[in-house]
Amino acid sequence: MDKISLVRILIIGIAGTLASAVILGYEWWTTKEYLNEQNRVINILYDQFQEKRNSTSSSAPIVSDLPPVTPEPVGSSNGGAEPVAEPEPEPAFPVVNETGFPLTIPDGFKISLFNNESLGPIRFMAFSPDGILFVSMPSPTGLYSGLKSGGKIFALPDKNKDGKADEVKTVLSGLDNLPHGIAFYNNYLYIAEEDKIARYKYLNNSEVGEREVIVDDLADAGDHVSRTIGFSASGKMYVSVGSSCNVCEETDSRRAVISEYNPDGSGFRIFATGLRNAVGFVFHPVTGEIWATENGRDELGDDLPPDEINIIRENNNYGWPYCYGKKIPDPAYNNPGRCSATQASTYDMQAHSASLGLRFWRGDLLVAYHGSWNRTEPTGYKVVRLDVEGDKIIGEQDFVSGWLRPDGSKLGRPVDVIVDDSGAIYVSDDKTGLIYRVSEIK
Ligand SMILES: [Ca+2]
Ligand SMILES: [Ca+2]
Repeated sequence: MDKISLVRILIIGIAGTLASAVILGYEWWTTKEYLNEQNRVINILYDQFQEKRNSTSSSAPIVSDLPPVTPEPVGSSNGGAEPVAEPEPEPAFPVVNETGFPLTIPDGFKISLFNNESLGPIRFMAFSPDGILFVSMPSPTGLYSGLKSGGKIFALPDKNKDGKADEVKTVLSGLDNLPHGIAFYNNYLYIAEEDKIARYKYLNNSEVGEREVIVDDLADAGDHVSRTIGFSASGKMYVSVGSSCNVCEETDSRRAVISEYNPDGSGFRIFATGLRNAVGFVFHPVTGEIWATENGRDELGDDLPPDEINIIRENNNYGWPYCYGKKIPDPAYNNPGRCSATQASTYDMQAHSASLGLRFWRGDLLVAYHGSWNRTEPTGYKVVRLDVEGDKIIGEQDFVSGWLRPDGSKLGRPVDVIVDDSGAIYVSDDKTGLIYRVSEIK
C-alpha cells in the first residue's frame, strides 16, 4: 500500500469517527434536553395546579376520602333565620386523587402516579411472566418527531406491591427503529419496531438475553410508524401495520392490515385488511377474538369519520380507504359498491379521538383516547369505559378524564391501558412520561 492510500484511509477513518461522535452527541443532547423539558413542564403543571387547588381547597378537596357529612334531620328549623346553604352532598364512595393532576375518576377509585419522573414519550405496556410492568419508548423525542434512534424499553418492578414502582430499570437501549409494540410469549420478550420484530429470551427480574430478529421485512416508511404485537391463546402472533398515507390505495399489500405469524416469525399471512391504523388490539377473554381500535382518516371535518372498534375476523375487510364506520362510502372514492363486501364497525367513537391502547376489564373495554391534533375544538385526552354486551358495545362513559382542561390546554395524553393481577389499571402517557395507576378503594 502506498503512502497516499494510507493517508486516504486514515482521513476517511478519522472523518467517520468524528461523524459518529457528532451523531451520538446529538442524540444524547436531544434526549437529555427532551427529558429536562418534560420534567420542567410536569413541574410547572403540578405547581400551577397546586396553587389553584390551595386557593379553592376549602370547597373542592382533591382527596375527598372524608367521613360522610351527617345530614340535617328532616324538618329541623333554624329558628326562622335566613335559609342556610345546603352543604355539598358527599359522594357515597370516596374518590382519592394523589396524582397532583385535576383528574376525574369513578366513585370508589383511587388514582396515583406509578412513577414520579418522566420516562420520556412512553407508549405501550406489557407485564412480564414474573409480574413486572414493561413499557416502550420508541424515540426520546416522540414517535412522530422524526428521530428514529435512541428507543428504549423500561421495566418498573413493584416488588413490595405498594402501587409505586420500586425503581426504573432500562432493559434495552439504543434501539434504532421505533420500538413500540411489546408482548411476552413463552418466556420471550417481543418488540415490534417500524420494520422488524425482535425477540429476547426473558430471564426474569427484568433481565433479557440476546436479540433475535424474527421478522425483518415489515412495511416501513410513510405515515404510520407504530407497530403493535400480540399473541392469541392459540399461539399465533399478530402484528398491526397501519397505512402509509391518510387516504390512498396502497401499493404494498402489507399495509393497513393485521398480519398473522407463528411465534418464530414464520408462516406470514395477511389476516384482515382495510384497517387504516389499528394501533391497539387485544384478545377477548372468552371468545379469544381480536378487538381493535381503528383511527379514522383526517380532513373530513371535525366529526367525520368516526374512530372505530372492530372485531377482527379472518379475511375480513374493514373498509379503508373506500368506506368507514357502518359501510359509509368515503367521499375520496364515493363508491358505495365497494362497501358491500366490507365489515361495518362494531362501534363508532368521536372522530379524532385517536383511540390507541385498549384492554378488557370486568367484561368491558377500557380505551385510551390520545386526543385530537387537528380538530377545531380538541377532543379525547381521556380513558373511556365501553360497555360490552356479547359482541356489541352499548354504551360509553369517561373513566379517567381531566387531562384536557376547559381552556383547551392539555396536561397529558393517554396511550395504553393495562390491568394487573389485582385488577389495578395502569395508563401510560407520552406527554408527561408518567404512568398512572387506578385501583378500587377496598
Ligand atoms: Ca413499590
Ligand atoms: Ca372501518
